[in-house]
Amino acid sequence: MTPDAARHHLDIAPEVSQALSRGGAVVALESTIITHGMPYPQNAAMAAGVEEIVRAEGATPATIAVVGGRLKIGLSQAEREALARAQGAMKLSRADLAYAVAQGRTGGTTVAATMIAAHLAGIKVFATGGIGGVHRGAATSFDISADLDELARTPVIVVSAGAKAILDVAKTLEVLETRGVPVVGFGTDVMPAFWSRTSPFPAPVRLDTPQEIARFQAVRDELGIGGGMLVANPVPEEAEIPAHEMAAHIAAAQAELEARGVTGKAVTPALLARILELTGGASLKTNIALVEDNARL
Ligand code: PSU
Ligand code: MN
Repeated sequence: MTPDAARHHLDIAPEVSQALSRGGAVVALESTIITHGMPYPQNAAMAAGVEEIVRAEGATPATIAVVGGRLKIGLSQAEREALARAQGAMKLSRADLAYAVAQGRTGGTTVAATMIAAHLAGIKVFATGGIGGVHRGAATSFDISADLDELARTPVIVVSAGAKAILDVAKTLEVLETRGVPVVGFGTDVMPAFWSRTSPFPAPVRLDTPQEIARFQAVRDELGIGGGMLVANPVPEEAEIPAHEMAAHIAAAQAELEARGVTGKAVTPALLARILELTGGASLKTNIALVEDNARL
């Protein structure tokens, strides 16, 4: 599966490589959520917890990250814990994944970089929290996540809780449609918005079982359509923060960041950190619950 030229940059964990060679189910997990998305020690507990959930469902977890220039497909417990504590880890997307490998650096992989690595390793499914998308104010800032382009080009199914409500969800859906990325509401006709189960937007298509999702991607493959797919799985009801409650916090965090002049890669982590403070930690609990539920799916 892995192209020869790429092989010597990858460290595929034994458990993952065995599962892949026997044709078993492997679920990729991202690591920017560990290095930039949540504080320690909750990040470490979340990362361990989602791996357990994947195992409990009979699949093999492969947390992906760059450690000292090695592209890790599956981390040992010690590596995962070290990454959760790491200071100064990079946030790696398509643009700088190879930079970190070439320079021997350590970093968390975003949705885009995790998709690239998963595909290199032959992994077809990836669970995360939320994807990056079109930011509010993108008309002037041009801030559109590389995650969207990656979904268009790399054939990996990404299970998320929708587009984060900190984004412009309508524009994110428009870009995904333009780039030919299917967005599947899992058991819902309404696009979920990360912390909240609903948004004002319909889900472009709906499927109710994992089998149907797998079949949809297989048919896309057979037709030579290519690219990935975004599954939008609403956060479990008991963990939801209603959209109207989040709206005020998001607006406040956004205004503060703008005043501080935060731009580029720093925007998403800074927004998440500020929203965590403004919700008194509730947003983090919800974030963990939805990542766990996506891993289960
Ligand atoms: N969702 C979270 N926390 C995160 C992210 C998503 O709850 O940290 C990360 C993902 O790795 C996603 C990235 O790929 O944010 C998007 O960053 P940007 O908007 O800079 O493309
Ligand atoms: Mn961005």
